Amino acid sequence: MQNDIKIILDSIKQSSIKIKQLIEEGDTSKSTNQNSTGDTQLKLDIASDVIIENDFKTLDIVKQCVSEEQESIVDINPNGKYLIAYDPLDGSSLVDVNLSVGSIYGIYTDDFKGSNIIASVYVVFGPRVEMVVAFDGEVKMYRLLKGEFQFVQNIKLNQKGKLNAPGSTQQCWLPHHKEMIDDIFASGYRLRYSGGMVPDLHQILLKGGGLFSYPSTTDLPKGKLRQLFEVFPFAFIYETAGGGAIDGKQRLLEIPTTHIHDTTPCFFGSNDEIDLVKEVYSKNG
Ligand code: FBP
Repeated sequence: MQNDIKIILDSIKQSSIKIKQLIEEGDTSKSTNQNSTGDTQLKLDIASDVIIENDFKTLDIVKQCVSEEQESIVDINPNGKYLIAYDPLDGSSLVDVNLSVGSIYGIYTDDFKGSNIIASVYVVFGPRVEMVVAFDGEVKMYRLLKGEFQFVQNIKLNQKGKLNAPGSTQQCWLPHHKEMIDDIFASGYRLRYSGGMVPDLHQILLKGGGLFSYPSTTDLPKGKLRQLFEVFPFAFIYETAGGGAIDGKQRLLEIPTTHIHDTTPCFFGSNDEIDLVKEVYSKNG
């Protein structure tokens, strides 16, 4: 399997170098299309998706793909072993204001569900391009230097951190969630939230810990972030890095997926912060 993951990683590296160029030179305007969750697609979203899908299509070991930007599962090779769900350019609307964005990949076997994820990858396009890979019990970070991704470090979360990244529309927070976030700030945590899931979660991982939350809200009871290609890949990374990832009560990687574009409330963080979320949410139904 090690070799198979390397083959997939090589494809992701190749796609990422092309996407980097697209971000720097491409058309950031809106297309006339919407994706399956109703988001208006940017031309960057569609172009990034085409790059990734075409690169995966050259791999015999890939059976199917799911993309945020496509309604249905894409069949690649009936004899393939791996199923890959990806968000080609998460937070793409931030490119227009020159903030960091990223690609997210979940690699599954047998079926698209959290308990079948065996590896995950994200690539953050910021002042530097960095790729983080969770596989076989380790989280490794690579940096694009002179056209090559070079290993930089392993990533481990501390027991407790200092950063708090509270997502979603605050006026739609449920009372117990608002009280919990206020208490976290009152205990001295620093606000670190850009609206880009990839850089926001990357920062918490690299700065040793904290909490990222995108909860159930009155306007989005099932949350906003998509299970297969946003939530589960980061859940796998945070757990592999020694932290936790829950929906408020249970492990995210245990929740059922009924549709490939399902969303879920999600919390990612160091263990002390995840324990706090469990305590608050267990008391509030
Ligand atoms: P995409 O819709 O671009 O896939 O990304 C969703 C996202 O931008 C995440 O990157 C981010 O964490 C979240 O939405 C921010 O949502 P909000 O602005 O409601 O906090």
